[in-house]
Amino acid sequence: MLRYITAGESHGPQLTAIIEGLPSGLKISEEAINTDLARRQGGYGRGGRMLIEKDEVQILSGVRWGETIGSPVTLCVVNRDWVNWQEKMSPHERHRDDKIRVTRSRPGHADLAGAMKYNHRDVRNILERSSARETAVRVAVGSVAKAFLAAFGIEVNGFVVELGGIRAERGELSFERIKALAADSELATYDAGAEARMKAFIDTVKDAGDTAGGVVEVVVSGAPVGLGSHVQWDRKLDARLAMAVMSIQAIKGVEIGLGFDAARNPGSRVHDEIYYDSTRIVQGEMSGFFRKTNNAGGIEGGITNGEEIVIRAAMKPIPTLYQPLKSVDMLTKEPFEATVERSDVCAVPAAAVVAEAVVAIEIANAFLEKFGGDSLGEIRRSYDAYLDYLRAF
Ligand code: EPS
Repeated sequence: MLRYITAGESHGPQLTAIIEGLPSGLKISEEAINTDLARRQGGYGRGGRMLIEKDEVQILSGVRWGETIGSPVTLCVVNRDWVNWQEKMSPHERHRDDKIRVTRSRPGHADLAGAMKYNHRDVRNILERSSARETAVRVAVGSVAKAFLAAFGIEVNGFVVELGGIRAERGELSFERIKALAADSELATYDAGAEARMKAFIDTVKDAGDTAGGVVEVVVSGAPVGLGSHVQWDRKLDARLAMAVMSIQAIKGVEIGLGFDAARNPGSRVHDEIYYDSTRIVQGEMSGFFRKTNNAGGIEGGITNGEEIVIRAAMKPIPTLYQPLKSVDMLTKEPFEATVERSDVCAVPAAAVVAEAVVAIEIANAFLEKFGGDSLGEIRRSYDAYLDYLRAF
């Protein structure tokens, strides 16, 4: 089983992740991970912090001469902003300074609920960890998961499909084409017309001191039939994906395939009819069974059905606004209007990269559960035998 935890505060020295359960023999490099870190930092609508940070990963354990050796892999991303926060975020008692306490909770953040839960009178003790800065190291973990999946022909791609109510239309574009277009887009989207309107929307909300949310979509291609299971609630792959995606900061909704629209249509228009064509196998497909539609988003009964896995997430507008929002001081109980000096206006393109990462981690986990072994070679033998079995089914 693949598992990981992260540690680190937004303005602390670094973010760290430990990944356990990776097989030996997987090629991973800091350069490849850094490409994803750079993607997460980009995007139209980011704020001043991204001018300070230039995220780069350090691999601190579990990899020797470019390959995993089977032991836990430690990844670290240093916070460049730390130099400005060394005393304010110091672990040492001697640096305590009650004058810099933050007692004004911002609406929409974890601030007040977290402070009440953990008995803090300084909201900084909450906001430093609840910050989406943590996603930098999760993207690094996801990059490793993607490298693992790529070794078995599985690809995971995230896109922005809606922003401020403006939808990207895919039209007749092939999957390769939408990938290429999104890679060149400042909003990680593939519809140039929609992108221009989305940017104009971001400009408008920025001028108004406001923020923008949106919808991201992750597509997994090349996954075989049979990942996840119907037999137990916590083995259903859609449930696990939903948890992983919902765990991303600022995500308020997750749907798979048709999602909420499935509830608005009759069954005859929702369920994907099943076909069989033996020539597909000769053409290199994993199975002769297929569907002409994919309203299920590639998962039926918690099990992958061989179609693309499609999962979407709704990101709320960033709650840190230049426009004041009403709140109450934690200590004095006086009302005040929450404002900010530095904020992103929109981080939806970053969320597409983060969603891609967390989905890749869950798919890699499900893949290892089914075909698990201690080395990449052992997993490959098991997978190849399964593919032979599937083609004969
Ligand atoms: C964040 C607030 C901002 C963002 C940050 C997430 O940071 P700061 O308070 O330092 O200006 O830039 O995102 C990142 C640092 C990042 O790497 O994505 C928050 O409150 O969640």
